[in-house]
Amino acid sequence: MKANRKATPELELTLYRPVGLARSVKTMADIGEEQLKQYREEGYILVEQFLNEAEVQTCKEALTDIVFGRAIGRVQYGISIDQIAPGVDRELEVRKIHDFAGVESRLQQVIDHPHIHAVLEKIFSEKAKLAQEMALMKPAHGGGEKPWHQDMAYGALAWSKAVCGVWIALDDAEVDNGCMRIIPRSHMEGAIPHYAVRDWQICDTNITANRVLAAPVRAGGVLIFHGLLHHGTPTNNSANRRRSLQHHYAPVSAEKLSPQEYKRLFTNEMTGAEC
Ligand SMILES: O=C(O)CCC(=O)C(=O)O
Repeated sequence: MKANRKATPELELTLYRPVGLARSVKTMADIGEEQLKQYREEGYILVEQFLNEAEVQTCKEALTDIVFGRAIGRVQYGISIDQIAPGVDRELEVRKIHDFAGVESRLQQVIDHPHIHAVLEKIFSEKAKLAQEMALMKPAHGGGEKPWHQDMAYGALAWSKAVCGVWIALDDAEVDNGCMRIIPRSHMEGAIPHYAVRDWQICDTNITANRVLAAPVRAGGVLIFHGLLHHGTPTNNSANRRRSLQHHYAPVSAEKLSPQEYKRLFTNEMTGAEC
């Protein structure tokens, strides 16, 4: 599915240069009716402080332990593991860590965090179940782009009711080290076709650059966002790595979409529209 092409720096500038910053609240306790309305209308809630420093540190240690085989989880590298030069910290070559739910208790605590579940229950009007869990590592000096997409266009997240993404920064996530970019209100436009270009993504020409906001947060901050919100992250060309946890939840009554329904919603099979 992956075409394995890189965007040029010029294209990345066009796609990810924000015209403003996402609105935020300080803590989870500040999420009230206004923020829930913002979620419904704009597709996101950004919270500056969710995990404290010690909790962030614990998550980072858990991820390091998975990379070095001291804890359970699956690791995906940005390059083939035998290409990692001797003496290089192999964690710095990791792109993604996944499948740690139910087996890594330190990360499970974050997945089960009562403050997250309280917000999810308000968003869904019912309890939430975990749909997918991963950590996205975005190394310094070239940690790859994640092109614009809707999370529900990915099989594990294609459910009959909208899923919600919970993206937790484990390092300060800034505009220049690959913090999240979002297009507020884009979830209102519904499901759109995705194409295998540099990844499974929205066609670059469908991104309206003048609607792009950046969502920078310090380590411990969290972005809670709708599964149809258009979002993506640019290459990290800075000297600072940017790790994050990305957990997705579905309403407990949601069911997986049938393959036919998935195709109708997220591919061009029915319309033939080209990218
Ligand atoms: O953390 C990132 O760089 C991208 C995360 C994201 O968009 C996703 O996994 O859906």
